[in-house]
Amino acid sequence: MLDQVKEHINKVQNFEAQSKEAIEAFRIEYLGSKGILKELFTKFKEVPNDQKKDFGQAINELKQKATDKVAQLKASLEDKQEEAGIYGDLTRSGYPIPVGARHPINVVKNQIIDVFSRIGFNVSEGPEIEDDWHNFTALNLPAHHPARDMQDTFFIQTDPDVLLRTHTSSVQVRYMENNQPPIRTISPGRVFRNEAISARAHCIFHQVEGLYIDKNVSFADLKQTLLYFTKEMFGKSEIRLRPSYFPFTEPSAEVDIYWGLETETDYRITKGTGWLEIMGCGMVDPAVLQNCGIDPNEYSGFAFGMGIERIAMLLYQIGDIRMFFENDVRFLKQFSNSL
Ligand code: 2NL
Repeated sequence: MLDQVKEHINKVQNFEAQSKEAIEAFRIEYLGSKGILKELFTKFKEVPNDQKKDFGQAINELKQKATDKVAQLKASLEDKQEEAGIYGDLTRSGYPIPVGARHPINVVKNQIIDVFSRIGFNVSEGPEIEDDWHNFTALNLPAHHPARDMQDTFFIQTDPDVLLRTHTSSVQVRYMENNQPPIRTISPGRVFRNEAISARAHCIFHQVEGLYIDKNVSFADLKQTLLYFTKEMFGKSEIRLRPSYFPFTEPSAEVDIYWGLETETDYRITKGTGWLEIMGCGMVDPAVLQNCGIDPNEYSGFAFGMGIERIAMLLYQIGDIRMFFENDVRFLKQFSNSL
């Protein structure tokens, strides 16, 4: 009799089943109310006393093993069905992919592009590694100009000079070389200057430059275009142009917007004047047009340039330019609602 039980234990241990029905049949066979175990427990009474201990242990073991087997087979069948469910249904929706945020520099760059594209400007781009001609010479920056100094410009090679562009005017020089007026283009991009890094200055920053060339373009056109831009971008409707100097424009001016003096921050950023400098501009120097293959007797134009970081710092009240380059997610996450 004991041998019979041991045989059952062996059978139970080796039992395998792939279907719910087979598992249920096995359960009924061993653990059912008319099953093998019920029968064995009944027989227990007839077992001679000296064998009761061994027999009792054996049928208890059999009961435990059968119960475990049923549970184990059921669980593994469920796992398999779940897997089939996951891989079998190709119409299921995907796992959510966390969406990142646009970098604030790109948010502001896109806004600027948007404003100018509404009045017919296209977007032009060019290389970050430039030659002397496109970055300096064509733009009327003479050989002794301080911008050409090692202290201001990153040279990759000298004689002939290869350098990291210090402004995106180089893109516009290339654009003029390859296109005749009318030209309306803006050139956003990364520029490089060998500056000591601080809260206000960085050796890498971003610019948007604009160029408009056609017949009879006047300083009044420049002023009205910039007024349109400041209204759209900042919602401010008062600007002033202060005389300034750039080698590539004549006359040249700095553009201030009236920011106001409503808050303490306004006082701080405008140094108590209410006025804020946001860009530089001017009428393209005839010599620059000539250098780029455009007849200055037939055409005139204006150009302007602004730093994207500076604009973003004003719009988002960012106090330190280095934040843009650290890529700290706590900083970047704050722009996840921006366009
Ligand atoms: C500034 C001032 C400026 C220009 C950029 C330009 C480009 C060509 C010809 C003439 Cl191809 N001018 N660009 C003109 C005036 C000012 O930028 O403060 N930028 C951050």
